[in-house]
Amino acid sequence: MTETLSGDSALWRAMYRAMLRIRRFEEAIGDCVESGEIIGPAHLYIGEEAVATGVCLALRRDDFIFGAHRSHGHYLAKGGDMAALAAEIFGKATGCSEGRGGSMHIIARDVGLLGTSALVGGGFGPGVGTALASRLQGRDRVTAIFFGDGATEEGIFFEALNFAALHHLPVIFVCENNGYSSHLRIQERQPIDTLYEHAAVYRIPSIRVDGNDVRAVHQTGLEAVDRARKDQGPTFIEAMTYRWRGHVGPKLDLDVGLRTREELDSWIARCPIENLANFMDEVGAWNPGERQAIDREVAQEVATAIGFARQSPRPDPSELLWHVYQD
Ligand SMILES: Cc1ncc(C[n+]2csc(CCOP(=O)(O)OP(=O)(O)O)c2C)c(N)n1
Ligand SMILES: [Mg+2]
Repeated sequence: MTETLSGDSALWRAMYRAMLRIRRFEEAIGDCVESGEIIGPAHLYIGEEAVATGVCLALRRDDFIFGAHRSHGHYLAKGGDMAALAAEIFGKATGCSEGRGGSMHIIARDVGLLGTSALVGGGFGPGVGTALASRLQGRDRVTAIFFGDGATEEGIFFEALNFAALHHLPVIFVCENNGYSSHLRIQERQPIDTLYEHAAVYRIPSIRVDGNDVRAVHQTGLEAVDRARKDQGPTFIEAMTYRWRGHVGPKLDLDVGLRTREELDSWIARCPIENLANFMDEVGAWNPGERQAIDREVAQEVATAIGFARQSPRPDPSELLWHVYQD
């Protein structure tokens, strides 16, 4: 029992740290957008941290993931370098995409993040493609594709489900249902709002999970990875969650006639980080002062990353056409 608890404690601490890294990083990025230091768009993941964290901690380093326009969290949860992400969002040459991609086009090949896309649904094709590649190469690498509820309205979503099911590909579809696609609620866009049901017609096992409960997401992720690793085919996870900030940028968007303070507050009360921390308090999973120490370390890491981004040079204009065509 003690052994299990200490084993789990290490996992919970890792989850806490991973979610806090995303939260504090994005708060800092939001401040830099507010002050005008960052000029490109930044779609913030604050409030949804448990989804990327729960799934990515179930994956191996060499497994693949794909994200979309709101993917700082996936990059960090998979183990991507924070300073290189900050520099990318600042448009600096030291960024993970050499300053050419910005917030929406990030990559961390060393940890299996093969790309994020500003195209809604952009991860489906390459995601299913890497799963097919793993199969053809006889490797046991799994691919997880993260996408929003809005992406289930793209044609390629159904093509990807069909192809993955037909070939029993080692892929996990992770739908982050935050109830909104840009400024439209799901009820205004789809006849059903139980998105996991889309998978049923393809006979893909699917499950809806509380996306603010990192332990529940993680457990679901482990089961999906296990299936994929054993060559038992794809899984569809619908994680119910909510973004605290507006669609893009740091503002709350409470003044655009879309959502209410009450709705936002009801989700803030279910903060994924506080949820986990409260649980850890209850079961006595921290050593004395441990939470504060993690908080300090994360704050320091974020400050260092932002400092690195600020000090880094912009790409040289003479290199503008690099990477456009293959040499
Ligand atoms: C193919 C395509 N259509 C429309 C857009 C404009 N757009 C950008 S983000 C977005 C909303 C996507 O919503 P969702 O997939 O639920 O992700 P969320 O923003 O909620 O995380 C839209 C419609 C786009 N980028 N690409
Ligand atoms: Mg959405």
